[in-house]
Amino acid sequence: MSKPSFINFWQENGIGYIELNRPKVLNALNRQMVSEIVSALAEFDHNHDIRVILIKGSGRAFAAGADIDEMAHDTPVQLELLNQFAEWDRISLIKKPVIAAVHGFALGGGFELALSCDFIFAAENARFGFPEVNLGVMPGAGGTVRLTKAMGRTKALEWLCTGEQMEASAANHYGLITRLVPEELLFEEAERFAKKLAEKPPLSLRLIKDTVNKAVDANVYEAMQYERKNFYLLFASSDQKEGMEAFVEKRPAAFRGQ
Ligand code: CO8
Repeated sequence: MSKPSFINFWQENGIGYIELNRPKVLNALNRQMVSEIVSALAEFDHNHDIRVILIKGSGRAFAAGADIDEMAHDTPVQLELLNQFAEWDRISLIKKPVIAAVHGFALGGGFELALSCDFIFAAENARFGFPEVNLGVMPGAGGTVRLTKAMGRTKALEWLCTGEQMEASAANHYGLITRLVPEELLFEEAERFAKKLAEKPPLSLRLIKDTVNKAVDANVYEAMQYERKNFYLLFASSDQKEGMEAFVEKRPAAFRGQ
């Protein structure tokens, strides 16, 4: 018998959609679900017809964290042997732009999933946080790292140590999200943004993402050398020729991702 699927995924107009689909438990991320999300991301990343990926929740949440029932009795040795984060790490290797459309709770692993995306569109009712401290643990899928890099040590420590939920307006204030939108417009606005990106030359988006990620960790000199190489590389693409010719000829460019 085939296992139940915990996500829906489909493609439309150059956008690959992933919908988290365990609404009864606020889309708590069990291991199979993480595996399905990562597989869908990888499939979309290799599909030439898809230019942008959009992840959303269902029911009243984006995702309220890892599935607590599933991990409650884990031992360190089981966790080491399971090596579940090897799968999780593949999210950072996705080359195409990934947008998270977040409504309701984005807690623990759910917040980590959103922070692993490139753009976060958040509804006004979105609530972000790392409540792991209240369970006697701490984030394990990049939460301490990504939050610290995004908002700085002092504020990250406060949110991580209190486990409190951050309102969407606060997340916006700290620069954690791309756009704060009314709840009823969340999907529409995230999709509008996805469509805008889908019209851009895919190789430029790919190398911009790659270069910005490099800039987060490397020193200025190293990051600028890296930027330069990627800038040169784009001159090998037919989209560079098309983009510049179209400008000169005063017509819209038709980018093909080559
Ligand atoms: N795991 C399992 N079940 C959950 C989870 C979860 N994380 N969150 C909610 N649920 C279930 C509830 O048990 C409940 O089930 P049932 O109806 O069978 O009782 C159902 O979802 C609805 O939840 P509530 O009735 O509690 O709804 P409320 O609106 O009262 O409260 C909250 C919503 C505040 C979100 C509350 O459900 C809550 O506190 N949930 C847990 C949040 C949390 O602690 N998250 C962190 C989990 S640990 C973690 O994420 C570690 C990450 C490590 C890496 C993971 C990579 C994937």
